[in-house]
Amino acid sequence: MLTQLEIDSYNELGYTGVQNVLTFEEVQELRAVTDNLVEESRKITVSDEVFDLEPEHTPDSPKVRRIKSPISVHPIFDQIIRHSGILDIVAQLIGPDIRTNGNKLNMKLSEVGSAVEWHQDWAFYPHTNDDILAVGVCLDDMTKENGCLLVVPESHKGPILDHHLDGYFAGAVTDESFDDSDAKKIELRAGGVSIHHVRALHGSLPNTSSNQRRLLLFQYCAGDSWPLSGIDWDGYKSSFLRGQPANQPRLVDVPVRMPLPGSKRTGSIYETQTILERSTFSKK
Ligand SMILES: O=C(O)CCC(=O)C(=O)O
Repeated sequence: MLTQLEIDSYNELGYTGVQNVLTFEEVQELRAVTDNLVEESRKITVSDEVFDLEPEHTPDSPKVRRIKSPISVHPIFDQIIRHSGILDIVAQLIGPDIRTNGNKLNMKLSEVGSAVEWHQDWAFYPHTNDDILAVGVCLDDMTKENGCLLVVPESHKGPILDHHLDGYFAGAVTDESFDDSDAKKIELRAGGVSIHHVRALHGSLPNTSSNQRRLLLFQYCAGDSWPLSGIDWDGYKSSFLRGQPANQPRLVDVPVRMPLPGSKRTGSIYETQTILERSTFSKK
């Protein structure tokens, strides 16, 4: 559980990091299952519905960039998205009724792991209110060297920056005036979790180290936060992890830019962001 100070800090800054949420044994099990999945990826040469591959991937030398929906692929991931240690923390930040609107495992392999360009998750999935956050479960120690998550403090209270290029959604900040000089690192040991608000500006640099950085990301929404597009009752109902669905979305005055017209490149955030003409990172 978070202390009141930690809750206040999250509300003020829009992010936090918590050590030792998962046990060593839980992390070991997640790693073993992930290793087996990477072995499976030897059977494919192009990204599919399960794997997003790094450009360097070959069957002899598998290089997975992301497992797209791990909870659909192995029950251990479904257990961890419902982990009471995680959900108890999430409930402190967005309330007792919790549903999920996505999950992914970003691999960030040693030497080749791709950057995730600066973006706000809210630009991808605006809702009726912004009691939404992402929890990143560290399968490895997450450090500056292996491409830890970076967040701009207090950006969750600001505007939604432009994420469009040539009129189409580009999945990354394209606002020329964006400056990342205030960004802060979230560094954690394996078993720790990062938490960032859905409107917080965040991204991560490529992994140039010899240590991989696998981050299992779970998106959690308050039960009364409804997406502004693409929802049906069965999908909404089945997304609940705690509490009961209710047909009364809570409407809050929040800034919104719809991710429309849609991206010219789909598949994953990495694919979408390949449309960019230059990196969104200032030299660090
Ligand atoms: O893996 C990371 O460092 C960032 C993940 C992220 O923001 C995303 O996949 O949307």
